[in-house]
Amino acid sequence: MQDGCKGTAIVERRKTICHLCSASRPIEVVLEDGKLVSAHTQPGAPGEYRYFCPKLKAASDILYSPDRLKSPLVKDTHRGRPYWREISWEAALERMAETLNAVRARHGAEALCWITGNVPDYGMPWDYANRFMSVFGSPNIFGNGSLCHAAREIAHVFTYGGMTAPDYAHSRCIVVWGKNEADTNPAGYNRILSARKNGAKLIVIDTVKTKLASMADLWLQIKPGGDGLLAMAMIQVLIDEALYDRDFIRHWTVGFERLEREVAHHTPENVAPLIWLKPEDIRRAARLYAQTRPASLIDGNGLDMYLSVAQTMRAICILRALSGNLDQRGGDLIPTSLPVRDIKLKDRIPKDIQPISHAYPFFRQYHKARGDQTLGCVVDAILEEKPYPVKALVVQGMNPAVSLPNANRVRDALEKIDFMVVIDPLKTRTAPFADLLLPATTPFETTQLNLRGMSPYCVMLQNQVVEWVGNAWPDWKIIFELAKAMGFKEEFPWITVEEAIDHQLEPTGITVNQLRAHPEGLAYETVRYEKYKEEGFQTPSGKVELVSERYEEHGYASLPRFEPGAENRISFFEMRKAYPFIGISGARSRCYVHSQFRHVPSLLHREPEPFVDMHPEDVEELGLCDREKVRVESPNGWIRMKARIWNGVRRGTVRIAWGWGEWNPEWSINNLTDDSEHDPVISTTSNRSFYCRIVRDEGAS
Ligand SMILES: Nc1nc2c(c(=O)[nH]1)N[C@H]1C(S)=C(S)[C@@H](COP(=O)(O)OP(=O)(O)OC[C@H]3O[C@@H](n4cnc5c(=O)[nH]c(N)nc54)[C@H](O)[C@@H]3O)O[C@H]1N2
Ligand SMILES: Nc1nc2c(c(=O)[nH]1)N[C@H]1C(S)=C(S)[C@@H](COP(=O)(O)OP(=O)(O)OC[C@H]3O[C@@H](n4cnc5c(=O)[nH]c(N)nc54)[C@H](O)[C@@H]3O)O[C@H]1N2
Ligand SMILES: [Mo]
Repeated sequence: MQDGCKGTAIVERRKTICHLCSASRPIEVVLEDGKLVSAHTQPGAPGEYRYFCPKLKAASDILYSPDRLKSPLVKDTHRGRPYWREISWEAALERMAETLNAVRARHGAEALCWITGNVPDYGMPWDYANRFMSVFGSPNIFGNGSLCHAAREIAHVFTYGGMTAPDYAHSRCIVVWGKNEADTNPAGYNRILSARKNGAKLIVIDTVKTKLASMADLWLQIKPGGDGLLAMAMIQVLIDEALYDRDFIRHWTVGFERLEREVAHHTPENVAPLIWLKPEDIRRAARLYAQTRPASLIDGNGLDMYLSVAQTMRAICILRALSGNLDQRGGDLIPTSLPVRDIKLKDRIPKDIQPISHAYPFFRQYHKARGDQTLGCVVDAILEEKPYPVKALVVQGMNPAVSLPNANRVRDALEKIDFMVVIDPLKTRTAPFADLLLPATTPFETTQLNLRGMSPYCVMLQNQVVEWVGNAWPDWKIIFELAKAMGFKEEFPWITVEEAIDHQLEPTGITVNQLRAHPEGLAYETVRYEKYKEEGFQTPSGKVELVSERYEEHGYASLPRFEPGAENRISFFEMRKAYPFIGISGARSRCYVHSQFRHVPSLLHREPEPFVDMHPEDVEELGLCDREKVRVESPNGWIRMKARIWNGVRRGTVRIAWGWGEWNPEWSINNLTDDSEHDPVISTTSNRSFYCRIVRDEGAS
């Protein structure tokens, strides 16, 4: 809407949601003569206040960065040296279509693999890419969920039918487990602060002293990867002290007796020393959680990227069920998903083609909308050519050279690919491996449906609020036009994204126009508590599956089991002597999202460099000083950063800033991480934690 004039400039305000991070908050942007000059958060749910986001403040710098790719680029060589040459979209897509056809003719459609990362994954571009791959005939399209929320979501789904959302506003007790909301989800952080003001108790389970940990009633500073055992010990206390919800357990769960037997030996006394806690603290946490109802429990990415995340999460989900808070006001709600049309056309993929993720079948079953997220096996499949060679790779909105574990091995894999296309607004560290770079727009230039908005019961539209910069195209258009170049016109009949979204939304009765009229989001369901009393839980038994037959059918333990010695298995375990520290990947910054935005001077100015956070006594013992340059080494590689004294980490652990590898490869934490082992259920690697040693950086000036 036109707002007025500033000097001679026409000023307008437009509403959309911010997609710079996964919080997906409603925002308003201010335009002058069509150019975005500023962006501001909009009021959110009741009890939330506005907050400052440095990334949003830098919106116009991000959008109009001189580093943006403005045209498709193809790699050519001149006297044996590679260089990028601008080409038209038509030529780029023609070349891509020709090459993909040739790959399919020679090696089969399955030789094409498509991976999507953090940004497109939140919305519908994921569906369009899936549809494209189905029509092409390849099952090998993967989101990055095995490193992220999907690993946790699987356990929620298999235990009680859907991922929970905390009803903080009505909670009397909040458990924050492996989540640093202050830096990663300011809106959630806000809601926790409001609940605290209303008297809610707070329990934080985190390896480091986060902002929430420092204000908690109880902070359990757990050993990295010890959470599954902690959950089992808390379950043991609930059962032993009869603190669980008996009525709920009797009517709404299966497998309680077996669970009771399984946890019997997980007493706090047995478990506590294994996970660096005191037995009495485990008891206190279990009692406070079970006796202060209603209570909500949020699990975060701090639980992901461990080798036993799938079973750890099962244990946490079981604990949540035992507490009786499932789908209760003030507890853990289980929202239903919006019944959009599934357009992925998976039945077009020939049944006899095994995906490269065949060893991890859960991802193809657990959620209709999510699809396969088994990113953890892609590098292996490329390098080992098992079950067959991958010849071509499309990387959409992802920076695998930085974000996948064991960066050296990732580089080997990317180098091995015959034909690689990267779809990204920027020339990232992944770009040099590509043959073709396709310039994507940023979220401000892109309309897409957002199913994971501010409220779990609400659907929102991300609106294009400015013209496409240079010759960049939004993801949807790139895929639609590529499909046309491949001759898939019938399956991609849409000219605009609005037509496609309306097609997807049709079963819901909601339209793009309605969503545009409600920029704050459209509720598709009113909050209903205890839905299970009418509908049962969305599991085969209709109840909460404390024992999971579906896990058992696939050869996984039906109750979470953590073998002694293996429960906290972190890669390089046997090399402990040479690598005495446990490195924790963490410290997400409010200025950045993963590998993104360090190229923006206003953000880099706020936070110019990363640190290795070390306990003061470790710093002293190694004879180091605060802010001295150190090398952190693991068997897989090294990084150099400044050490920073912080008593928020425990002795023997160091927290290393995440995401800086894009700005400087010597700061890439994934030089250190390992990918030789995977969680057997979901393929995740151990990006979160690794053994390492710290030495003074002799080469430092
Ligand atoms: N500003 C910003 N916001 C973001 C992102 C970003 O990069 N920057 N990324 C977005 C994405 S994709 C995601 S997935 C989310 C992630 O956001 P969160 O879910 O908050 O996850 P993290 O910040 O990675 O880590 C959460 C906490 O887990 C702790 N932790 C580490 N290991 C363990 C452990 O073994 N046990 C326990 N109990 N805790 C542990 C860490 O110390 C950290 O405090 O944030 C999203 N929001
Ligand atoms: N060691 C370690 N490894 C980790 C993590 C960790 O904490 N530690 N975190 C993990 C987690 S939770 C996640 S989610 C992953 C994230 O890993 P990635 O998915 O690789 O995340 P980003 O670095 O944010 O890369 C996103 C890319 O998308 C581009 N982009 C931005 N907007 C758009 C758009 O609209 N369209 C397209 N096509 N591209 C766009 C950006 O320029 C950027 O290059 O990393 C995981 N890896
Ligand atoms: Mo993530």
